[in-house]
Amino acid sequence: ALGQHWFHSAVVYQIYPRSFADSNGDGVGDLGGVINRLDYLGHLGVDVVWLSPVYRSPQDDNGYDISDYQDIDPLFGSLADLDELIAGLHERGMKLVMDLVVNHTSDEHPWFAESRASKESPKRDWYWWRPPRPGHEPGTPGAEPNNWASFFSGPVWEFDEATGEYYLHLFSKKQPDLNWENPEVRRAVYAMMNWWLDRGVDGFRMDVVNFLSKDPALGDAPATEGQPYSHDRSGYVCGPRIHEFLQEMHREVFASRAPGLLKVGEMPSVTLEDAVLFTDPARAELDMVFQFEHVNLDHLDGNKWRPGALRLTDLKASLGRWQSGLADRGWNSLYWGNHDQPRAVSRFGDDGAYRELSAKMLAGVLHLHRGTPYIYQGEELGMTNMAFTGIDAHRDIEVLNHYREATSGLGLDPIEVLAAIAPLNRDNARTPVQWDAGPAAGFSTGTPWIVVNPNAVEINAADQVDREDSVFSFYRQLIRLRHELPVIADGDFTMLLPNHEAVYAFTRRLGAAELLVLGNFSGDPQQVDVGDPGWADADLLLGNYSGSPSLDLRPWEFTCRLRT
Ligand code: TEU
Repeated sequence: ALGQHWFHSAVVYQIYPRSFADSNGDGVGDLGGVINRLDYLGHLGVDVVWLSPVYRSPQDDNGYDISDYQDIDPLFGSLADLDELIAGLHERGMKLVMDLVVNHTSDEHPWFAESRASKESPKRDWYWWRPPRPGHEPGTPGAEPNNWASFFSGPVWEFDEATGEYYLHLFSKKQPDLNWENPEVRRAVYAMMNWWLDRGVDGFRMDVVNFLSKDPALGDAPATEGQPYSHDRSGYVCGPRIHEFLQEMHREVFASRAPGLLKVGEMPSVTLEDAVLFTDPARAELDMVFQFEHVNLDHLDGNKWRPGALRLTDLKASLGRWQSGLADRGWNSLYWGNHDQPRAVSRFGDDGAYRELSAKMLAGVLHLHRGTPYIYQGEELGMTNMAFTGIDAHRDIEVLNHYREATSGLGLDPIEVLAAIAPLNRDNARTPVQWDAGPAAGFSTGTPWIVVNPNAVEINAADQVDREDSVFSFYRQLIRLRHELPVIADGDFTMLLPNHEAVYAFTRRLGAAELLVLGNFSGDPQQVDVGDPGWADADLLLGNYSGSPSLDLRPWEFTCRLRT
């Protein structure tokens, strides 16, 4: 089973282009900015770049609302720039994975314009149109065809006066959901995917791809206590035809192509049981999925606006269950953060006194799991959450809608709402990448579209790229180790000390090679007994302190030992 799949030894780097690097001074990151930083990515050593959406878009959800799938938004550049980016990555041995957002389009996509034009439009059925609930005044609360809540506050239905019907939008009202029941929709999407692959892209990160299949009944969901609309997701998570659709996509897009393409599905609420089916190579659906269990552990009642404490024992139980559940069939993706999550070091580590140590510890623990690790831009620098000064500093539609609903709608105290959104809002991860200590952190010569974190004066790439003990250098070493050691790419995984409140411990094994990985998730020293004192003599492969005399751990210490 050695080296069966190229992505077992690969590391993926996510670029959120709007916040990565601005080459034309308009304050928004762009493709030119990415092209200028290709050597940075090459130096880091990643194998794949996943680019968040750069397609034509009204930018209601920062590009996750697409109005033309086959063009680049002028904000980001042109198709010629994208071709240059593909060539530049390929020259350096890296692949480019594009974001594929086909659960919904923008309401400004020509498909939707045609669909909304009349009930008789040939594209009417490309989206989900439904009449108002009988007995209710159309367009008033309660007249929605069902009771589902949108991810971005309010109902999933928007009333269209012209035709007297509602359309479904799981996200913003500018993101109408495509009707995948319609074979023309599926054909159009596959044609578009083929066009991109022919152009040279190396795969797709598929946005909320487990929402594509809905039960056409679109019935009411069980109510959510204390909420006007239901947050139950059973009407669209892994719906009845999802596996069929993904297998069809494989046949129509991937089956006849050379190996080496990446298919990763973003799947909120996916269960382990479903993930095994999605990622079993024999079923030819996806290579891996992004599951959400470990990033929802600190939500009270599943509500990200009610942040709670995270227990390390819960984190280990969750990730450990996924490690064993996908041990024989399927494959894990490994991530602490992305553009929808807060900064890893602020959430799971200590972004104050122990920022560098804990950022490295988190990287080491994650990257040595079995699975493909993803690095979100700036994570390799130990970038932190942003202390936003008020709602005016925010840009994300999710947090802005929530704030409006919670304050003007429900009459909650704005101070309390601001405190509650601070830890988990998505803007935390969307402040510009901190390239240097200069103006706008070297991100732009203009005024950035979102505030730059003032800690850029200390935390920036210029300080870290050549510094041997930097967070950046630590990531470089982890990436190199994955490339070099088959036990990291393909070894099995055994969790140790599941009940320890502060220490994350596991072994990996492949043939005679065995790794012991220890991470201290606390600022206190920890005594560690893994039941095998022989480990104390094994070679230290990597650590975040200089030297490591014993198996015991100093604050936020990480060690990885190898024996063969
Ligand atoms: O996210 C899907 C998703 O369900 C979330 O994680 C969501 O963004 C939200 O944070 C839940 O609280 C994907 C994209 O990654 C996200 O940026 C888009 O906004 C969303 O789909 C719609 O395309």
